[in-house]
Amino acid sequence: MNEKLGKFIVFEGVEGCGKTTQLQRSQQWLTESGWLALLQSKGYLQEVIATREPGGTELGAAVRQILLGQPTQETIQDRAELLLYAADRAQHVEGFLRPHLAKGSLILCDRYTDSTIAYQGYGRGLDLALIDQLNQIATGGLVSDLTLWLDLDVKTGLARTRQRGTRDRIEQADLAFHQRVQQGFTELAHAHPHRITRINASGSEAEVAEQIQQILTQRLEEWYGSG
Ligand code: T5A
Repeated sequence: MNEKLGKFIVFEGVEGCGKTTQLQRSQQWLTESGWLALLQSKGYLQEVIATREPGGTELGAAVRQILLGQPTQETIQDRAELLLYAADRAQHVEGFLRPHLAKGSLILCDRYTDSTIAYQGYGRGLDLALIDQLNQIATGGLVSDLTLWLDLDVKTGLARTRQRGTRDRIEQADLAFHQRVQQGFTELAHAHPHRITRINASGSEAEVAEQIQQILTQRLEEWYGSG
């Protein structure tokens, strides 16, 4: 499907890597730097919007509550978890991402398909070919134009989330699980060097933001020209 006018940028990484912080900073920077106004004036873009998985739609918010809200007595089985993330994504792609891309939005999305490969594939050990198939079903082939992988040592990220207080069901998984997730992101970045750009996420918020702004500037120039 080639009806896409907008662009789709995804932020990925292990727990506490700073995605959410950097996504918000990027949205603000795109507006304050004048990029958005320039691209609007040329008719390339309508808006910059932020969304996330799981939870970018009303149905997704309910799925997020099941996956990451208060744990119940019953353990969520690995394949049930996989299917819940896929259901969230299918709803998000058809109900939110495609309509916004069709009208010319620049979408900043907190997590997407690579999270499923890293967490359910590498982390939980589910079959990677099965996950690829499921991602294909859920997305109908919609891939990101750019994925920013915020690469941070797992222990540092988990320490940041601990400082915040409550930890969800996945954040509570053992260290080995999160290290396998990190391995997943590392291998994905090697396999897709153009789509996935590595960001060194170990610096201050401002240092990480600076790297991301450089990459965004390069990509916007590549996509739309330098103005
Ligand atoms: N999941 C998701 C799957 O298993 N499969 C899937 O298919 C998908 C889509 C999603 C959970 O679901 C899993 C992965 C996740 O476990 P989430 O809300 O995205 O849940 O959870 P997290 O990724 O854990 O999000 P967090 O908000 O916890 O972490 P972020 O977004 O990486 O980090 P952020 O920006 O919130 O920052 C964390 C803390 O660190 C501080 C911040 O102030 C904050 O307190 N911080 C920094 N501190 C020092 N230096 C910096 N540079 C800092 N940047 C941020």
